[in-house]
Amino acid sequence: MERTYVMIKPDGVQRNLVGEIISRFEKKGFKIAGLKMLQLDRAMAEKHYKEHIGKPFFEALAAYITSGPVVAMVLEGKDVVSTARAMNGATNPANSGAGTIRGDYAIEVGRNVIHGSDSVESAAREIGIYFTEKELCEYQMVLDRWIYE
Ligand code: IDP
Ligand code: MG
Repeated sequence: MERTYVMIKPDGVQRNLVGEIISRFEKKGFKIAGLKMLQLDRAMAEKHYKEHIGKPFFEALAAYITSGPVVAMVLEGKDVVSTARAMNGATNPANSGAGTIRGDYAIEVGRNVIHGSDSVESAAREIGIYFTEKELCEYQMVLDRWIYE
């Protein structure tokens, strides 16, 4: 099964959206394989967003992502990388459809509430930044046969 890295950003935590957001992924049928709360420091922000270092918005992004605790999670399921991205919505909430997390809960790109890995390779890299193998749980869910054919 595929895994992705999803992170509720500091604004999502401050705005009491943690339960709501996790609930969306649970109800979809994805399995939570890892879950924790932490606050990123500058070094972690640079590691996570290394592709964006040097871009005009990077300093604002680093300040934003280190500004408070985040909720980090690993989700597991069929095509979970692309499906979680679709559930998150477009990077700029102005372009995110209603029914997506960013479309429903955010207005500006610099406060867009949630992160999701953009590819299977990115997911593996990002999961490795936040979780050790021991922190990821493998378990059966009784509902699996009602979610997968
Ligand atoms: P993504 O989160 O949808 O993958 P990326 O392009 O990888 O989008 O950008 C990472 C994060 O950087 C975005 O989620 C957003 O918080 C922030 N960001 C991206 N572009 C801008 C911008 O033009 N202005 C301010 N912040 C931005
Ligand atoms: Mg990205």
